Amino acid sequence: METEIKRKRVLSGIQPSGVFTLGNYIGAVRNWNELQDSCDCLFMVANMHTITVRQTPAVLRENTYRAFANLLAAGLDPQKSVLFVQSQVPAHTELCWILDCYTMFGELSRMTQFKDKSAKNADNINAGLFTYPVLMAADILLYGADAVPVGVDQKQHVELARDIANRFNGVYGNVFTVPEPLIAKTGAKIMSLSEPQYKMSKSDPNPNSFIAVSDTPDDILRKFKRAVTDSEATVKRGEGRHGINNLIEIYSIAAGTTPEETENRFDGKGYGEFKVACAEAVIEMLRPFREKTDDLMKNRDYLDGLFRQGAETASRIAERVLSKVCKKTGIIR
Ligand code: AQP
Repeated sequence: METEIKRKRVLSGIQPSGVFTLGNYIGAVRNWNELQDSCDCLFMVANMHTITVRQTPAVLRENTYRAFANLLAAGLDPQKSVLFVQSQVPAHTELCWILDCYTMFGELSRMTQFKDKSAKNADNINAGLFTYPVLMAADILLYGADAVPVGVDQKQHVELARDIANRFNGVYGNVFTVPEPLIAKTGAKIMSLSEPQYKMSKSDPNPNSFIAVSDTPDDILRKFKRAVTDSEATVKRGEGRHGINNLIEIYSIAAGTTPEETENRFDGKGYGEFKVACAEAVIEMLRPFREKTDDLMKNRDYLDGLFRQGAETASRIAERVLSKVCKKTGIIR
């Protein structure tokens, strides 16, 4: 007897809020590539999320193209996965409004990213920053995603999407698939190079805090040399040793070793030598990715064609869930 095994549906996204960092590459897009053959994948450039923080329009447009090119350069294949730009599928914002009405103020107030981002943007604590996780829930639930690959920082948002889905299903029956976060075993939280107790972020105003995937080899070397460590001067992981723990993790991923092998390889060696080795490993890991992105950015027509193709397929899939939700809630379309 033939048994049909349903492939898992996976959705994830990334904001074009700047040039991707090493954290975004290691913690997100690199892992997405591996999922393409075993799952039905959708990956989007989440540009609607990005305007929760003020953007320069021309820069946002450019970063949206660049983010899409980055996804392709990381190996995501439009023949295998649906790749699209969030703003080109209006169903996301339509569902978001409906889900806003099924999300509690108290739940959103507990989101740590809201607290962090509102502290960083004290002059612009807008409603979008507050309801960001509801748009993220809409992104996920619209496609019936079973799994959402994210870094540790986004786990709380996926949990909220689960709560919203369960609440809605409790009232209307099984409309939404309840998603699971999928957290990678390594690299799920790459830390800032200048303040290693905080995560590396592409919108950090200090460019020395992150490696951008577009950085030149010289920039990468300089930033690693300046990376904050501690006064112990041993390449060994330890409680509270945020800086060196982070560098060991980055080196191990870039050089393809385990953290133990990294510690053994640099036993008795100083930070100076280790930092140069980190830079060299990262330069080599990012080189093909950077070159491919640069090539793709020269071909906007090609990218525009893929934008259209992705938006059409994503809209078709999204329509099924959105029409069901509208029917259940009595919204005439
Ligand atoms: N430092 C990180 N380490 C591991 N994974 C990370 N991610 C982000 N930073 C790290 C993962 O990258 C994916 C896309 O993230 P995002 O663009 O949606 O937003 P974010 O998490 O807010 O990323 P940034 O770089 O910190 O952006 P800004 O500065 O705009 O806030 C997610 O899967 C995320 O977990």
